[in-house]
Amino acid sequence: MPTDLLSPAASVQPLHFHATPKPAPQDDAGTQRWNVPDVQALFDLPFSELLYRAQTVHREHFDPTEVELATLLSVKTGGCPEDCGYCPQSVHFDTGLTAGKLMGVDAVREAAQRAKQAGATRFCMGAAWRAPKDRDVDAVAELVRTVKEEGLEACATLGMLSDGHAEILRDAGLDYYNHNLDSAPDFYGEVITTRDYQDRLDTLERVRGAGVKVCCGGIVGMGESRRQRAALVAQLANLAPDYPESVPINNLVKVQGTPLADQPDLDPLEFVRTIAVARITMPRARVRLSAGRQQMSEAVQALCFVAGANSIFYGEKLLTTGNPDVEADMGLLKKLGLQPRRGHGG
Ligand code: SAM
Ligand code: DTB
Ligand code: SF4
Repeated sequence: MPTDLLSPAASVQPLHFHATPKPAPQDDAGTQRWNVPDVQALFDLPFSELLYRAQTVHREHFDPTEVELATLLSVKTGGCPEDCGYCPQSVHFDTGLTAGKLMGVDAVREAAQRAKQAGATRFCMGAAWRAPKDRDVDAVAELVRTVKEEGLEACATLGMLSDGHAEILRDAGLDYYNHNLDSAPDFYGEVITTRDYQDRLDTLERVRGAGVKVCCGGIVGMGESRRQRAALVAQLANLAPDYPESVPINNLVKVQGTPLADQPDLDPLEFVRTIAVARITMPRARVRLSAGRQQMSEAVQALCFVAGANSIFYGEKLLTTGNPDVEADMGLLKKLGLQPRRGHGG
């Protein structure tokens, strides 16, 4: 049941124990609409009030002790023609990365087996393409089949899709397609010039149209303002016909050689606030505490779980940069009394 905890209009009022439930405003498509000032008002709440609200919403939809473990694999690394200012894989920046070819089925099967053995339930394959060609999509479809045979949920992030691509991936068993909006529309041009916001929205529409679940989030800590963080969350929460099933919130990983290498750190509590606001505005989504955990203290990660994060990238590597090792993560979950989400018997 929606309560006024979920209502954009009521979002800035102090919460009282006797708060009366009332339905959240909906548009014609049945989706909640969030305007930027209302989302920013959530960011502006006293920290404990914001976390209380986020945790309350979280408990209405999820077991608060459960965290999904998703393992990433870069199946095609580097040499990307795009100029995303955060990304070590762009050909525009010298980050010392060696570009590779698309991985084969055997290597992907081995990585999927290792991930499953270590406790992951979701396996996400990333490729440094601007947009895959038809033959790339066919080859990745084969990799998706391989991952599914190992009993894992399959996710892929391959760049912009053309007509028909999402259907091929769906038919191979793809569960989620990851394509991030990355930032607010009015900050996007500061970071990326080689494709625009609408290109990203078009790909998301193709994914939805094929019936593949949407994984879409962004990066914070790129020099954007709080209002721009609120505008990113509003974009995600307002995606039609519904907000994404899965929302990765990345903290910028600063890579030498990229234009954002010397970006000042975002205040960690502002990162926690971003997670909380994503949880409140997208109550049923898996909110993933994504890139940047290696640089984050355990205490900040713990706050992110309290704020409603219920998924992490698991395994010692993200795509090209580091991630906490498996033992450290298992230790953290145990310390916090959190359990990995269990698979579906596959
Ligand atoms: N090339 C495809 C694309 O851009 O859609 C897929 C791979 S791309 C590496 C996937 C996502 O990784 C990006 O949209 C961005 O959100 C995230 N990412 C890349 N570099 C990052 C960094 N240095 N720090 C945080 N997130 C990053
Ligand atoms: C997402 O939002 N974050 C992941 C995944 N989707 C593909 C990627 C993070 C990449 C961090 C930099 C790197 O390791 O290259
Ligand atoms: Fe290429 Fe994706 Fe990196 Fe942008 S984020 S440079 S599209 S690999």
